Amino acid sequence: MALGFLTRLKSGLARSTTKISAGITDAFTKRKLDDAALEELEELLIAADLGPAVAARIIRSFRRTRFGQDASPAEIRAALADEIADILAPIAKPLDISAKKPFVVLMVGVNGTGKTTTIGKLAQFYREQGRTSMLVAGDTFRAAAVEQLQVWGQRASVPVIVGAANADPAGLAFDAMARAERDGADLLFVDTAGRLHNKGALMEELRKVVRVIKKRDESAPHAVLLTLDATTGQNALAQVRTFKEMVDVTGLIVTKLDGSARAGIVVALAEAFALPVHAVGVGEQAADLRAFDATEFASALVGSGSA
Ligand SMILES: Nc1nc2c(ncn2[C@@H]2O[C@H](COP(=O)(O)OP(=O)(O)OP(=O)(O)O)[C@@H](O)[C@H]2O)c(=O)[nH]1
Ligand SMILES: [Mg+2]
Repeated sequence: MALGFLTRLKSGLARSTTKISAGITDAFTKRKLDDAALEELEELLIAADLGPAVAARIIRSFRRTRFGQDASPAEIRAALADEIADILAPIAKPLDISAKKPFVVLMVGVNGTGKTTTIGKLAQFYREQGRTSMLVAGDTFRAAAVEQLQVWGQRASVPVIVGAANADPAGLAFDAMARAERDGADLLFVDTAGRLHNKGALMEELRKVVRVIKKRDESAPHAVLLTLDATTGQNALAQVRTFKEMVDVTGLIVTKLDGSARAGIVVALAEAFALPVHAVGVGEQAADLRAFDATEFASALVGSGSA
């Protein structure tokens, strides 16, 4: 599985990798790490979505340790991978579900970022670990959203709690909590709508869901996971800020890392928020949700040989 993930991640990140890797090759063939070279590297990192703060930090470190030295592109890539892995290591944390049973996960995020898909993948993952899940179709507004979650529920053989059309998602989540407790489910995943164009209404809806869940279990939701689509690049930063205003986001899932040319955003997110990245999405299938490994990701991102 580790090997499969790495292969998948590498091919998925190919477009991001090419950007950085080719840039380094162009800039650093037979060249000393002087001011001009460092400036070029800094621009390259910013263009690859790592953000100005991370770029400045890496350049400071390079200046301290390598200034004036001859460096081959391969050496630069390896050093860069080390720097990035150091930034990512503190946020690469699997979700710890030991706090409570049922462990209640509220899934939030902008439309199309992968909330429903990620819940399906997680349900499947935990099933393989011998854990039972229950899913709540909290996006009661869209029939297609409910059906999509039901398909994932069938695939993972887990029950999906569905309300009437336009039912109150908070009430539905409350009933689902009771059922999950009664049935002894290990996990309860609450899917939500991501209609950000009406930010006030969404905020009210999400806050109400949290309030009502707390009536059954003061410690719940035990995780509030925000899905971010890696292809949106810098906009992911704004999405984190927006959702943090609405609910107490506890962790991130970065989706669509397959085929995104903007995977560097994960590094910018680590620097800006220090929120754990519990898993990453590298495809549309159930098995395409993987643990986030800082070293592997960093190597794949810059195209450095060892991983
Ligand atoms: N390639 C790829 N596609 C993904 C990934 N995760 C989700 N998708 C696809 O992205 C699309 C949107 O995913 P959803 O799970 O429906 O997103 P959502 O956040 O629930 O969207 P709304 O319910 O509209 O708010 C679907 O076509 C998914 O198959 C991923 O990691 N990689
Ligand atoms: Mg959805």
